[in-house]
Parts: sequence; C-alpha cells; structure tokens
Amino acid sequence: MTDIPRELTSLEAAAQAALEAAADATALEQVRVRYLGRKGSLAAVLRSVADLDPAERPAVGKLANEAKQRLETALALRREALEAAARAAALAAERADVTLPGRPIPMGRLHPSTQILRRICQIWADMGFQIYRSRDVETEAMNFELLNIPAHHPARDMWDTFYTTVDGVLLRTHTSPGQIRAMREYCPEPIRVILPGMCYRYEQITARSEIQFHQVEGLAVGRHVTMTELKGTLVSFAHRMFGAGRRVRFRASHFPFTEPSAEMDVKCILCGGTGCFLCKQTGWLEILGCGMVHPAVLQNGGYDPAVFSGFAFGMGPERITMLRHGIEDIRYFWANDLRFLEQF
Ligand code: FA5
Repeated sequence: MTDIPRELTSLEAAAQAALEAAADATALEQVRVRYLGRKGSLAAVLRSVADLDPAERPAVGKLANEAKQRLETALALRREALEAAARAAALAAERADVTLPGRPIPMGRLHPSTQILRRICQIWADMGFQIYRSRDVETEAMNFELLNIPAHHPARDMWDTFYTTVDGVLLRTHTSPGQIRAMREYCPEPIRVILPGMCYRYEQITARSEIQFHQVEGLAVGRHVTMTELKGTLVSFAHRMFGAGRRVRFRASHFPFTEPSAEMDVKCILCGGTGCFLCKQTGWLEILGCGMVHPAVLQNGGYDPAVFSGFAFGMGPERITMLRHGIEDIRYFWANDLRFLEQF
C-alpha cells in the first residue's frame, strides 16, 4: 500500500493553513509557488503517482487531482478576499472630499486679431454693411491694374509684393482687389460691404509693420453716395470703436483707386492729444485710408461713373488693437507667446 493519500492529506492541510496565513498578495504568491507551482510539493506528489502499481494509480490519481482542485479554489478565494481587503483599506485611507472645488481647466481664448475683427465686423454690420469674403491669392490685374495702378506706376512701391511662381499671380497686398470682385458680382445693384482678410507685403518687419496682417476694407456704391456720407459713416465707426467723445480728423492723402483720398486720425488714446510715444508727440493716431471710388475703378467694376458713385476705406485691425491697448510691437501678434495672448 502507498503512503501518497496520507502525504496528500497532510500537504493539503499545510497548504490550507499557509493560504489562510498569507497576509498580502506577495505572501499568497509565495504559497502558490511552494504548493501549487510547477516545481511545488503537489506537483512532486502527482509525479510520484506515475510510479505506483497500475492497480492503485487511478484511485490515488483521483485523490491527488481532487486535492489540487480544492487548493486552487481556496487560493482563488483567498486572493479575492485579500484584494477586497486592500480595496477597502485604500477607500478608507483615500476618502474623496466631494465638497472640494474642482481643478481649473486651462481655457483657450480668441486671438486678439480675431477679437478685434469680430468687433469691427459687428460695428459695420450694425450700420448695415454685409461681409464679403474675397481671396488671399490674387491676380496682378485685380490687385493693381484694375485699381488704377498700372505696371511701372510709382504707387506700386507702396505695396511690396510676394509673387507666386505662376506668372501674374500674387498674394494680395491689400483687401482693395475685393472691391472689383464685389462690384462685378453685384453690378448694377447698390453695394454696402466690408471685406475682412489677411494681406501680405514683402516688407522689412518692424515694430509697426508685419509681412502679414489683416485689413478690413469697406465699400459703398450707389447713385448718390457722397464724401459727406463717407465722413459721417467713418466718424460713427470711430465713436463706436473708441468711445462717443473721441475726436477724429481727416487729412488729404493719395491712393490711386480713390479720388479725392484721405486718411482718418483719432485723438491719441494714450495721452488724449498732449503728445506721447504712441502718437509720436503729434497727439493723433492714423487708423485708416479712405476716399471716393475713382471713376476708372467704378468702370472696371461694371458701374457707369456718370450715374454711380461710391466710397471706400481700408483699416488695419492689428494697428487698431495696438492703439487700444498701447501695444508697442506688432510682432507680438504672430509670435505665439502665451504671456502676450493670455492678456486678451
Ligand atoms: C491700403 O492698403 C489701401 N488699400 C487702403 C484703402 C482702401 C485706401 C480703400 C482707400 C480706399 P495702406 O497701405 O495705408 O492702404 O494700408 C491700410 C492699413 O493697413 C494701414 O492703415 C495699416 O493699419 C495697415 N497696414 C498696412 N501695412 C501694414 C503692415 N505692414 N503691418 C500691419 N498693418 C499694416
């Protein structure tokens, strides 16, 4: 007769006691390896079953397998119990205080150029102007010739240009070519539109000048549009943008596509007119160019200048933001420096 059944009984009793005694997952694993592992005590007993007399083997083998199953079940139960205890201990130790305020989530915000563009568009929309979207990539004809700026005209020096590799195609230097596109689309109807968009100039980058910047163009065309209306509309815009009491002035200027032409200044926002670094001691800040649409340009847009007249203007939103907030350098706008952007 074999001793294996007795061995199994004492081995199982010892393993059950060791499982009960294991206080954590590491101890439990050690017990598993010792009794149930491939090189553990139970495996050794199972191996010795093979050496038994064939008549004894089935009964003893059955006993050994039953003992193994009971131990595996006991191991799983003990593991679950230990895990539950560990969870309960962690929950008790890390009690959540639901009354604590939440952690602030960093919020993005609109770029200062987007903010001012929206403000400008809102003001003009309130005055009955529609937004007209024109293209960034333009033809030389639209950007210059049809705006009364023929090739080799000295006025082209005002707009240093990025040309593309395609002949006669460039990045618009101003939003004014959109005037021609809007006129050709609406002719012979009256027009009241603004054209916001990005412009590009092959210029030296300085504190006041970038190679890419926004402009907002304005265009009104009708049968009786006058210079007085141009002035009144722009004064109204300045009052809404800079405050009702803000003084403005118009200075004669020159643009090939308007006649007469002017520039509008507002009283310096920083010094109120006494003179400071922002207004370069003049007391005034220039904010836009404007004028009555040149008859040749009206004609290029499809309108008969004997019947129709129009006014146009163009302003730089980044420069307006600089004036409103006393920003000294336009390069901050595209530098992606959060210390600057987070102030808006
Ligand atoms: C023009 O571009 C004309 N097309 C404006 C116009 C439209 C006049 C319709 C009459 C009728 P100017 O080059 O001055 O004009 O530019 C207009 C505005 O764009 C400037 O007042 C300025 O605010 C802005 N601007 C021009 N160049 C730059 C630059 N390099 N960086 C940032 N803003 C600029």
